[in-house]
Amino acid sequence: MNISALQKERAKYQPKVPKSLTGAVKLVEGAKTESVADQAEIAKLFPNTYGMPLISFEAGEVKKDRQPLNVGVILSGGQAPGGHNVISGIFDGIKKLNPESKLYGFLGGPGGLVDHKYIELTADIIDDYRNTGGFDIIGSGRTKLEEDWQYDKGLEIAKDLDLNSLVIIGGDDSNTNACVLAEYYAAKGEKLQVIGCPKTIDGDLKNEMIETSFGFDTATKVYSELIGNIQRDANSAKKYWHFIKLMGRSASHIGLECALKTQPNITLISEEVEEKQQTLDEVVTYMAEIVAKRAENGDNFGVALIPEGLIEFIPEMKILISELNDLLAEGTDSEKEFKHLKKSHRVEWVSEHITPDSAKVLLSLPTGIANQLMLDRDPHGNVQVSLIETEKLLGEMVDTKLAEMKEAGQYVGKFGTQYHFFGYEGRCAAPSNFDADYCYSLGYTASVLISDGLTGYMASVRNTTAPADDWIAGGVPVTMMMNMEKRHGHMKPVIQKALVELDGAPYKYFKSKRGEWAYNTCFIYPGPIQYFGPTEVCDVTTETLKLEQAK
Ligand code: FBP
Repeated sequence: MNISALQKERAKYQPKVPKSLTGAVKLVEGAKTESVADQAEIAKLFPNTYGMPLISFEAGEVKKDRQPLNVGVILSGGQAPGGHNVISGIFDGIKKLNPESKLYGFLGGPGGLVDHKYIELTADIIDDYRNTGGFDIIGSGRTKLEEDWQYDKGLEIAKDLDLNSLVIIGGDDSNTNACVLAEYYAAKGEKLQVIGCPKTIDGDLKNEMIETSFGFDTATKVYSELIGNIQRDANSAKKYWHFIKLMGRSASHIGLECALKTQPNITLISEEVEEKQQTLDEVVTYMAEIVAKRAENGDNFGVALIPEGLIEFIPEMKILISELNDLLAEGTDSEKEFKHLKKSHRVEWVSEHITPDSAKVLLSLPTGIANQLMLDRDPHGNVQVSLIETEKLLGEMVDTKLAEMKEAGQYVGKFGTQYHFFGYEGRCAAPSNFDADYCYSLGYTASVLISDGLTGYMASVRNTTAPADDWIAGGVPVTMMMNMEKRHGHMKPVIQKALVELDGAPYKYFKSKRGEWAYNTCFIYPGPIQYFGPTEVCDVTTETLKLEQAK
């Protein structure tokens, strides 16, 4: 393989792991668990995997003659830096147990399990991918595992390969599916175990036992480098406002973390917009007032961060999106009719089939945005927020608002805009030391859980602001993270998505500072991820975790 000089050096990096994983490991059962809400319903739906204890690891005795383990691994959903290290952690873990153990990778995501497409991951393959970004070792996909025939197809291949376990590396939806799968196989008395690993750059799979999802650290470092570079450009030329949309789906964790790292002039937090029930006009007015106030000091430049999910949190847009979801739900007559319409007739047709209030909102949007709102949903039924150009919508609306303010004598200045969307450029970056270490530890942890016959657990590594030596590895029953939510019109057990908490330390700190950052120029320029050098530059994790874990 032709590889870069950095990749060559990085291949030699030995991820740091918690002390408990360095020798033989003994599993210790902790307290029995309950789901975060709706205990009776979840217990009924998961009779075999509900209420299991927390698991922690301690140094144990080396057990001789361990049977080889056969494990299948799946990468599910969007890429996140560090996935390859989860896989190398599992590989090293099961090989250490018994060199005859085998690891299989299902190709192209959960679909690979159903379609029986896989490869054996040998030492040569694994070595080529250690400490690299991407999911290209086996590919990823968004096929949703939700039907019995899919579970049965999975079982078929698991039996052919004599698998002990499947490891599903995914976000909240994929780990919900992992839990359903674990329950299904347990109920049938099958030996096939299912273990989950918390992945997503969005940072929204976290709770008491899962401090962060992997990839969030690296992705936010990449975006913050780019934001810092743009801030320096803005402060040098002093002629543009940069509107930057940041990936992250519904939650604003990415935007908040990047704001804490770079101190831009404006950062919108979707969860706050929802709590205050702000209208689109109120959001635009808030932004325009900051632009105008900076202009009073002669600062006709600035940087605004916009979370990609914002649009879904603005009450009138939320109602509109939900009506569109119903109208355009897959397989419905209305969806079929809609698909046959000419593109130029769609907005008008839709506006006649939704409530008058929503029609008014739809028709008030620039046509491009209105069309983006009507695009296909993802397999989980979510609007594909990455495809909606919210940054342009806001930029154009702020421009219009400033023109009105100018007329009224409330604004004197120039407003030139540049638009950016940072998402894909961070999802496959070479993992930071934190993600390289964290992911390898998660994978190794998964191998230990498998070796003890557990199923329905997620690998957990905590105490992550301490040096890796002191990290606490173990397992958490997935049912512990579940509650009942309405999905596609039905109540379903799902892992609770973690949005930004408005009474949490990261948001509170941001709120206490944002006024100062808005009007003064307090930019921070974090620079690129450093892989070699002093630990305080190379190994530190996110501001979010630091603030959350501050004693
Ligand atoms: P996951 O939740 O699967 O980790 O995906 C994260 C994400 O990067 C979101 O931030 C983004 O909205 C979405 O994937 C984009 O999806 P796609 O890769 O299909 O364009």
